[in-house]
This record gives sequence, structure tokens and C-alpha cells, in this order.
Amino acid sequence: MRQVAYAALGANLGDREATLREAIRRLGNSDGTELVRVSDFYETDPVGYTDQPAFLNMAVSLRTKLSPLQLLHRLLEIENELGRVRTIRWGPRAVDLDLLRYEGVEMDSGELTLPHPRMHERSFVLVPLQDVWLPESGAFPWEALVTDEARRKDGIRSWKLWDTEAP
Ligand code: X6L
Ligand code: MG
Ligand code: MG
Repeated sequence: MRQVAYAALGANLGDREATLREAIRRLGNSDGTELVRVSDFYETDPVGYTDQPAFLNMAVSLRTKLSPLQLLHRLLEIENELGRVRTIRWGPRAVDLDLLRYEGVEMDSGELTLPHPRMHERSFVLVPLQDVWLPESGAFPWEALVTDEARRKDGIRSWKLWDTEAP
């Protein structure tokens, strides 16, 4: 049985697009895991710690037979493979892969909280997530938060469409 899960991706150092494409490729090639949808790319104003370069953000939906913790560990492994170095909290990073939701799972283990508790406060998560949301997950719960006004205020710019060799 494969479960649906959603992940958010971000990068603001180096060749952001190349890094995100490679992260998605590796995620789709992970054991027992297939991509379902890949969002467009968005360039976004930094949040939290604002004195850093703009991010590219995106999201994916996937089906996996990995458990939530196995999937989290795979995401962290890909971050490491692609050169993530953890320095200052909320600071610049080559790549960031966050697990947002995993079908049917609510948990808080210290290592992993599902669903992600603060995802709906962040347009850089919600806008791409809306692109990849699957009908079987029900109506998109944050529809009312994703407005042109919110996109403008939060500095979310369409950057590039996902084209070619999609999943
Ligand atoms: C007050 C205090 C308000 C903290 C917001 C929000 C902190 C988000 C951290 C916050 C606060 C975060 C990205 C980013 C980060 C990203 C963009 C974080 C972790 N990651 N900005 N800032 N995209 N645009 O992926 O999400 S740091
Ligand atoms: Mg993050
Ligand atoms: Mg992260």
C-alpha cells in the first residue's frame, strides 16, 4: 500500500533550479516512492530571517511505501547529498526538504510533527502546495489564504513552469 504524502522544497544558495530539479529526481528514484505532481517554481521573499537571498520554492505530491520517519530520513539524506550545511537557524541553505503531510498520520515525536504545524502560515508553502494537491486529499484546506493579495504581500513570484521530462 502506498500512502500519499506532500513535501515542500526550497533553496537560496548556488544554482537553485538545478539543485531543486536534482532533489526531485532523487526523491522520485527513492525506494518505493513515486512522484505524483510537481509544482511550478516560485521565487519568494525570505521569511523569518530576512537578510538573505530570495528563495526558490516548490512542492511535490508523492506516493510512497516508506513510513513517515523513513521518508523524513530520505529527505534529510538528499539534503546532505546535495550539500546542505546547517549553520545559522533560518539562514541560507543550498536545499531544504520538508515533509508537510502524510496521509492518515498525525504525530509529534520530537523528530517529526505531522501535519507540519506552521505550514499554513507561509505563502511560500501554500502556493506551490495548491499546485500539487490531489483530489483524493479532499478540498484544499487553505484555499481562502491563497489570494493574489497574499501572494503580493508575501512576495511570491511565478518563476518558471515545470516543463519537459516531468515525473
Ligand atoms: C516570525 C518569526 C515570523 C519566525 C516568521 C517563518 C521563521 C518561516 C522561519 C518566522 C519564520 C521560517 C524559507 C524562508 C526559511 C523558504 C522563504 C522558515 C524557516 N525557509 N523563506 N525562510 N522560503 N521564502 O523556504 O520557514 S527559514
Ligand atoms: Mg523549511
Ligand atoms: Mg527543513
